[in-house]
Amino acid sequence: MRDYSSEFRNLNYVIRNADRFLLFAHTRPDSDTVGANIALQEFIEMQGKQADICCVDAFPEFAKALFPGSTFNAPSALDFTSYDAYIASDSVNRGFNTVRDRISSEKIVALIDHHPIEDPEGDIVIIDTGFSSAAEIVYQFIKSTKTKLSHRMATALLLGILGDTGNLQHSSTTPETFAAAASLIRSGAQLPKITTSVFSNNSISTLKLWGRALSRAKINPSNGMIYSAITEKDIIELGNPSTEDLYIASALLNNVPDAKFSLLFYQISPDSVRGSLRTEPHKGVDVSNIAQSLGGGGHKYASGFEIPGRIIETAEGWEVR
Ligand SMILES: [Mn+2]
Repeated sequence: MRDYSSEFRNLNYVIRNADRFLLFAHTRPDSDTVGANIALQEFIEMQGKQADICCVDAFPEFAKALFPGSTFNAPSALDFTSYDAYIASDSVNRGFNTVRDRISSEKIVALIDHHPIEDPEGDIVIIDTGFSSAAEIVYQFIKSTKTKLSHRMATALLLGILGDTGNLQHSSTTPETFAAAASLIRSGAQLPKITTSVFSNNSISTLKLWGRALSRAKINPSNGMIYSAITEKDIIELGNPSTEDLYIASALLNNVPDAKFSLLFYQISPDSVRGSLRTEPHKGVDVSNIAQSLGGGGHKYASGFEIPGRIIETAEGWEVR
């Protein structure tokens, strides 16, 4: 992972020198965008400044017990010109970029994300897929300022990390992620309360998606591949599930004891199919080789590809034609 001390210094400078901040959480807010934004908001408020959080959706039900009184502001309810600086955390493409045209180019924009973004436009850009979550980046930022974390900030950041790593189980979890989680618990993060709310964040449609993927799974005993498919019909019926939910479905398939790696196909458009591959270090498979041979990419334990065609159910399982 790159060294972000210069970006962190710049962000801290902006926070110390401006007065009003508008923070951005992404659409259909998850634990990570909630956690990263709540922690940043408190960090800014600690210095006597104002920070509002903007989100297309309301403050999510699952996080209300952890952060009583917290609210999100709808973009239509805000005067964007009244802010000095804007900070978007997590899935910048799904949140901030939808309101980007309302921001004057003279204002400072900071982008914090762990999803890849092509040509990000911002004055301070901290975008790195090596981090497990946006919350982990915000943790590193706050740590760099030597500020003592409040219990609420620690809870918010641990919520984000645990939410995006499936409680430190996904392949995105690094030794640094564990160190961050340990330090957050030491700072008073409320672990049992967090794990309860992370689980209760799964909507019925998410559970149904996982159910469909798991119930259709087939295993190929010759190579240890477990595979399943989510068709266009499923995607419509489940209300266009998030990519994260689809990734988690692939990771869940990979938990089956005999599986060496998992492959989940999903129909992303009428003539295009995405494949999501997952494995774990002890299984001795490099799924990035498979993804690359199909024109995709990724890393050893998590990769993906896109191929033209439609998912068809056959007597043997699933096929893309
Ligand atoms: Mn995230």
